[in-house]
Amino acid sequence: MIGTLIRLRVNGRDVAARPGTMLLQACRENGIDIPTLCSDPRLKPASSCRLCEVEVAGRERSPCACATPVEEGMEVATHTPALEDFRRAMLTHLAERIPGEDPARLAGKPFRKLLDAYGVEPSGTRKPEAKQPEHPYLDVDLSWCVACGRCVRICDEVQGQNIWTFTGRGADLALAPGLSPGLRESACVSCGACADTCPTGAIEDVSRLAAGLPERWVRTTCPYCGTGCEMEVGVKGGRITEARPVFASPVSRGHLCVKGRYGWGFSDAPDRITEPLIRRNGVWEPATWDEALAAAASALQQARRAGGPSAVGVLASSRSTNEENYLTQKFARLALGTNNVDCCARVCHAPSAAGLGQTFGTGAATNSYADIERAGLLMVVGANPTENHPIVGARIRQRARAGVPLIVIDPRRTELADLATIHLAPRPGTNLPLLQAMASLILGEGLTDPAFLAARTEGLEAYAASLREWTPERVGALCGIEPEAIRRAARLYATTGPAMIFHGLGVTEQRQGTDGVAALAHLALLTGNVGIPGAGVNPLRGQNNVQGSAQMGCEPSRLTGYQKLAQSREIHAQVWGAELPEEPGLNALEMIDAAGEGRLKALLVIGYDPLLSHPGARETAENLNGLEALIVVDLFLTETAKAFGTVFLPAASPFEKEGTYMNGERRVQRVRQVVPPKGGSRTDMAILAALAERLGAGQPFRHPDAAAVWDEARQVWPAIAGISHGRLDQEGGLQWPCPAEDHPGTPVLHAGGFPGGRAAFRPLGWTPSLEVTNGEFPFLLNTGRSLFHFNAATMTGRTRNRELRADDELELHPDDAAELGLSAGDPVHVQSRHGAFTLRTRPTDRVRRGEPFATFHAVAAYVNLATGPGRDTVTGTPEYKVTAVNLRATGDAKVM
Ligand SMILES: Nc1nc2c(c(=O)[nH]1)N[C@H]1C(S)=C(S)[C@@H](COP(=O)(O)OP(=O)(O)OC[C@H]3O[C@@H](n4cnc5c(=O)[nH]c(N)nc54)[C@H](O)[C@@H]3O)O[C@H]1N2
Ligand SMILES: Nc1nc2c(c(=O)[nH]1)N[C@H]1C(S)=C(S)[C@@H](COP(=O)(O)OP(=O)(O)OC[C@H]3O[C@@H](n4cnc5c(=O)[nH]c(N)nc54)[C@H](O)[C@@H]3O)O[C@H]1N2
Ligand code: SF4
Ligand code: SF4
Ligand SMILES: [Mo]
Repeated sequence: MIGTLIRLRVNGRDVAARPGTMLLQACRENGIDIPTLCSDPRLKPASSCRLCEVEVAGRERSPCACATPVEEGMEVATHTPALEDFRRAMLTHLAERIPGEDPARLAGKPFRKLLDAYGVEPSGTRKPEAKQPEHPYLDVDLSWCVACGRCVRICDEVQGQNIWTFTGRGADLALAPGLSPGLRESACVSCGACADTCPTGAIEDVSRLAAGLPERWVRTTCPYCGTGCEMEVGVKGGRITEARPVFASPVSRGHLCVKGRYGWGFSDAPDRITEPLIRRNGVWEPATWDEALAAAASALQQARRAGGPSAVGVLASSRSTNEENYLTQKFARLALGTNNVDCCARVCHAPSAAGLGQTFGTGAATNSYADIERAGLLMVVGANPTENHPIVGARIRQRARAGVPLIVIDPRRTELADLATIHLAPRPGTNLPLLQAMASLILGEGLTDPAFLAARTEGLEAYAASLREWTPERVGALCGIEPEAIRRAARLYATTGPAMIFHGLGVTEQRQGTDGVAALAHLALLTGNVGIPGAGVNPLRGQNNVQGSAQMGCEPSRLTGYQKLAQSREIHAQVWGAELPEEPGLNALEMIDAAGEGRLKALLVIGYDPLLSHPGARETAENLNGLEALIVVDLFLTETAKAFGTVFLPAASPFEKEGTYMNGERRVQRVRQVVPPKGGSRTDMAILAALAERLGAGQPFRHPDAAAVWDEARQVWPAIAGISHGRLDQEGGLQWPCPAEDHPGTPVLHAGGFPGGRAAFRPLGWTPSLEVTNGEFPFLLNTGRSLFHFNAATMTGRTRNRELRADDELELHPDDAAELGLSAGDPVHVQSRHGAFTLRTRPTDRVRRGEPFATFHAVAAYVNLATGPGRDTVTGTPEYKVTAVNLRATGDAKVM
């Protein structure tokens, strides 16, 4: 809502401003630039540098424009001789502190521009003691510090880490007390926000100091997680030299995490494969594109001749663009004639799509990240956003710090759990009873929203009846939680609206993943927390484009738009001008099972490393070994490629192509080519088109560019019909449903109604995990991620992130560690019923006794050797979060 504009006069000119804006911003928007040093639009005004002082008629003192709200009829002078003299004097004083040597450090910085504008030169000298210890990404030399305080404030107000502080009389910047001497050893998360805001380069990117200012910038979307932060990527001499956050991004709002900000180095890694390879007599040999494509096509044809179209399959990449995923499933269906196509949503959030789909009618996040600031309560279930979706995590942390109630449900005491009003720590695998008990209490105590239930839901009676058995006492014993804590959490969630749920893999990667998600959706329905801002159920989707991959149709029983095969086959056939295969396909895990049984003979794997990331690696290996051909399209020789690849087709990196990604809040955003494909690599789009030509099915894949592919997808999926590349370029990202070019997109789903009319409650039975502890396997192993590495670490492992956290570790309760004779860094052998691995020990009371946690990133650890065959009963998603194991000290030397 924009109220009436406020009119004021600035320098004798009439100016209009929105109510509530500060003078500094109002002037800027009207083309009047007031000098400032301590102001940053991401931060609350501090009025500490005083450079933005202006004269206001009728006021005795000159106020700072950054902290003075506009008023009707105000008369302002911004550049009087007195003000300008004052500014020059202030800048001269500051310039005396800044070294005159090494002018490159100041080049392009806001402070340099101010000095130039006022004709002042730095005249200080460098203080050797001001140079801080080395950090892989941040170079800190406080000789250049002008004590503007922006680093202190951004680390507090945006990232929430509070690393910096002023000492003495406010002029000396230092690490906050209690933090160890170096930035690297402190709690700093290397988000780079302090370097980004620093106006003098006192805190600066190592890469900027090495390469200098970029020659050009390209705006694109981060290639790592489903948060979907936008970034400006700097290029110099044809290479990427840095990445900076985009202020105007609705998702990241001028912030990035360490992966987006500094994790781009993989695309120039020395071991990136940029020419095709064919394996001959067990050895990878270089090949031309002609030879490699011919080999790949003939292998696919041979497999089809031998076993029919169901003998071939495709694993799509949720790291690739929407356009490439649209082409991937079209390729499987038209060029290969099979519905055997799936993506890593299978091992990730397929249960979210299923559970939300069953209940609400649409299987995607109901609300937007912007609702974090609108919610009256936040509930985070089985997700660790400060590490895995750090921009979302930082925003949740800021709300909790501001007093918004936060409930965290996680067996581990995550960073957010430290800030939570209530932290419930269920035994891994017991979400369902816990959520059922909460629902039962809400119904029993009359804390529901009866009007919402009557008008917008069905099936309540049977559901309510099914809940009676779930008393807090019974559930408390099952989950290892005090019954009273369950009561408090249920009451708090139901009575503090609007209440917004975020959930992660702690809910989905379970034998009862889909039902766990449905249980959350039921809680939201009971309390009327659907269809309104600041509420809903919101899966924190994993890879940059996993939402897009599934929505584009990389699913064995769904087509583009996640529409069921049977329902949308006709429209697809019409647009494609060809018939689609009838038989539903196999999912990602079933394809690999089928390979072991000889039913699947050839597999095309695009940007996905199943040998490392699927559960039960030994069995995965045995099964993949049954394939006659395995064609890998990737940037690197993945574990899958190394062990079983027969043809390797080198893919262009996410910075080397055009297209779009879809983030976890249904927002479609542009991906832009920053640099050309490296060496002989080609985009996934070009590779699929060339392969289709070789298979004699080239015509449906001859699109001039990514925009043309997207336009075709718009024809088969009405919810994106209004989103074009052109619109995205002009307006920024748009959230589907967006059915028409003049539609603004949909930040909140189900505001007007559910796709099926009413939302559907259903009784949810209890299917406990098959992973049972006993004397032989007394521990329940939980697995997941850490901040600095991403999944198979194929990309982050090739950046200096590995210096920030080198290895996977086993988090183990100190008492368990002591009992096993393990100290920090000792190798511990982890044995399950399915396999074993060895990691070093990290004793921590963030996990409970009996419930160790391992990160699964590195090949060295191979955590998935031990995970088991349990799968979600609806979607087949693996039960990565629960494995019964035995632990023992190996007695080997420390592996530090
Ligand atoms: N830094 C980083 N970021 C990433 C990734 C990465 O590898 N590194 N990967 C991306 C991908 S693909 C994904 S899918 C997302 C995943 O993001 P998250 O869903 O946050 O991932 P995890 O760390 O696997 O698991 C989340 C939490 O589930 C908890 N949990 C385990 N069992 C249970 C249970 O029974 N009940 C409950 N309530 N909680 C349980 C774990 O303790 C853990 O804290 O992250 C994405 N972002
Ligand atoms: N124990 C355990 N195992 C797990 C999980 C867990 O929590 N615990 N989580 C599971 C989850 S949620 C997921 S999503 C999986 C992730 O498992 P994977 O999908 O295997 O992991 P990524 O590291 O994301 O691998 C993606 C590959 O894509 C390549 N790539 C990147 N961009 C592009 C591109 O544009 N084009 C092409 N062609 N290739 C590209 C990268 O080089 C990399 O090799 O792991 C699963 N495994
Ligand atoms: S990099 Fe981020 S976390 Fe570290 S000190 Fe700077 S702002 Fe704080
Ligand atoms: S939060 Fe995710 S999308 Fe944003 S910068 Fe970090 S990895 Fe990239
Ligand atoms: Mo994922």
